[in-house]
Amino acid sequence: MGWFDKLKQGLEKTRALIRRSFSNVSVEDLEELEIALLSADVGPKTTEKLLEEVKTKWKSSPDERLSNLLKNSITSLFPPSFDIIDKFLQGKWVILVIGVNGSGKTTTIGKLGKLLKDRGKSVIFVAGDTFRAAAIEQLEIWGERTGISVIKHREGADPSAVAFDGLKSAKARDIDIVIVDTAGRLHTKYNLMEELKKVKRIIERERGDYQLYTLLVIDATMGQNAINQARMFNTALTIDGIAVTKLDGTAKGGVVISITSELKIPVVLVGVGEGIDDMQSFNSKEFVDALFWEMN
Ligand SMILES: Nc1nc2c(ncn2[C@@H]2O[C@H](COP(=O)(O)OP(=O)(O)O)[C@@H](O)[C@H]2O)c(=O)[nH]1
Ligand SMILES: [Mg+2]
Repeated sequence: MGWFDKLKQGLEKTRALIRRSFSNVSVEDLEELEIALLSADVGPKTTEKLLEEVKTKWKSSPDERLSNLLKNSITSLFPPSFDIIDKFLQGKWVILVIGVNGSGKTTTIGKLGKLLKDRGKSVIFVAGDTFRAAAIEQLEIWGERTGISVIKHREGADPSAVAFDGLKSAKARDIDIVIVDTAGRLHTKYNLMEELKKVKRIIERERGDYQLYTLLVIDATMGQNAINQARMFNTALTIDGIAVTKLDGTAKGGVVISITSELKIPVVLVGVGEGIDDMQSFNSKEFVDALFWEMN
């Protein structure tokens, strides 16, 4: 299956929610559409903004299809798209990957490593989630799958020391891209943020020619909770971009719209499955086309 088909399939439930509402609305009463957008986790603020816009446009051009009006309004929420992989092809990068446990960090690292390696870049992974031995092993499995080497310390080691070694090794071997995995256990929220800040400080200090990119991974199935998580991480660490995972099979695809319009942080990657080829750069036109596929 090609990428667009995967994305289309992933957004099927979100699309169905929105499509169903269209048969029960009029220009005077958009309540069913409002419910659909909220259920799809577009978020209250963005939903309100979209409804107002659609209503105004619909009044002035009553013959226009509602799906087209909504599609245009959603499209205009997104800033001009850029391809994050193209960005990573220019120069050298350290990509610091953060997010709560289970959001899909390690999987995203594996897929991203593959995308970059396929474009001719040399990549190493850094096992900065030292909290559990299994986390290091999981990254090593992705290392084997992609042919990318993993810099690791033992379980319980200081993640910033692993990051330090990762950079040292990358410089010595003239590696293009260093992708750093981290822990995400939230029950020690304060310590986690402090630990991640320290990792980031060490990278800033040691990075030399490498540019730093802080990538937050969020799980689409968390809906509005994901937005709160993103706010919290952004406050502590300043996020450059967001990877949204698990868009497959959820009706909460609207979370991508909510992140864009409320947080003003670009969504740069989307994951639609557990496989190595199930992630690509985010493209807003492609996303909106998939969301409104064959809609009347
Ligand atoms: N369906 C689906 N599962 C995913 C996706 N990304 C990650 N996962 C799964 O989510 C679970 C947690 O992922 P993991 O990378 O270990 O998360 P981490 O704790 O943040 O490192 C694993 O079972 C992954 O296979 C995705 O895009 N779609
Ligand atoms: Mg992990």
